[in-house]
Amino acid sequence: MKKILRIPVEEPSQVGEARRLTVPLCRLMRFSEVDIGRISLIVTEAATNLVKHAAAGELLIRTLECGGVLGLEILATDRGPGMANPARFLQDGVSTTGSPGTGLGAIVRASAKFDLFSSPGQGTVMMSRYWAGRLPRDLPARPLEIGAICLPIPGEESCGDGWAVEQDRQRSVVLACDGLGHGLDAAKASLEAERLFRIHRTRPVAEIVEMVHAGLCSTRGAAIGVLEVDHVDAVVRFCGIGNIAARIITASGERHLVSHNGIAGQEARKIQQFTYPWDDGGLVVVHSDGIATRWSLADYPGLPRRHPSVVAGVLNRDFRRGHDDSLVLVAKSRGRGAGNRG
Ligand SMILES: [Mn+2]
Repeated sequence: MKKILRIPVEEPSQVGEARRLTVPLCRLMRFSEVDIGRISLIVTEAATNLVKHAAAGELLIRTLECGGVLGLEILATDRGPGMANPARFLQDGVSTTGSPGTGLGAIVRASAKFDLFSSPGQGTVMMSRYWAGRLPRDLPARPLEIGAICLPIPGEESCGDGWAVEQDRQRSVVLACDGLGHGLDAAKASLEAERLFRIHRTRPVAEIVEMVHAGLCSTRGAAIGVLEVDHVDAVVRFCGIGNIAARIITASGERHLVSHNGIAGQEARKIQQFTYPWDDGGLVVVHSDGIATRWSLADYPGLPRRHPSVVAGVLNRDFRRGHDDSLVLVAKSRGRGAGNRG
């Protein structure tokens, strides 16, 4: 089950509203009352912080799954004044005295994972991850950590953009797709692309794209991109049909990956995979045309070091066009010794 809630929070009445909207999602996932209580606390504190800044504040709450355990990711984004020294807020937050006025301490204590990016004039993106249960000791290898925000056009329930990730020790493979138009039929094309991707995930990327292209003929079609990080050969391979943007960001700069025109399921004159060097410190960003392409991480010093969900949160906040479904997916290597968890 992959679900996401987008909740605007710009005035005090929306704090309670955010909590009321989150609880049914928790119940759907069969969380215990204890878990629901802790998640409500995170949502309430995060929403309260947004109201204080009251500039384009938004909560994005999405479902997580890891080794059979379900969880939620709570992202709070705003374009408020930001913090000159976020590390100091966090230190206050985790101290035993708490941090009156920010509520961050309470969120940190209730979270399995917490991260934050804030800069003066740009605003803040905060991430909290919560697991309703203990993650298993022996998780399968997942070399990349993933953050993804996939949202329907305002007013639509179903989302025509979609994504999927499959990983083992040798390779991580990512699918991003954008079903033509929006609404139910776009979502159907996207879900079918995800299904085909999972079936053919062990093939080379160009073959995966060919299989998805062939299989989508009964749908209205989609733009698709399949990206592989080969952890053995340290390369990225990418193959796309239509408008899925992909970039590799390393210390030496940003590199745009190439895809050919066409519509998967309808017309693809050329299906070709391209190979690029990869190093463990890198970041990949893949997005649909629901996100403008004019972004550069160079405008956000320090952001590439944050959790990929925080990076996705910043790009979604600042570059979502809002008149289309949107997907932005960010992937980066889990640091050595950072483990495989959550
Ligand atoms: Mn689109």
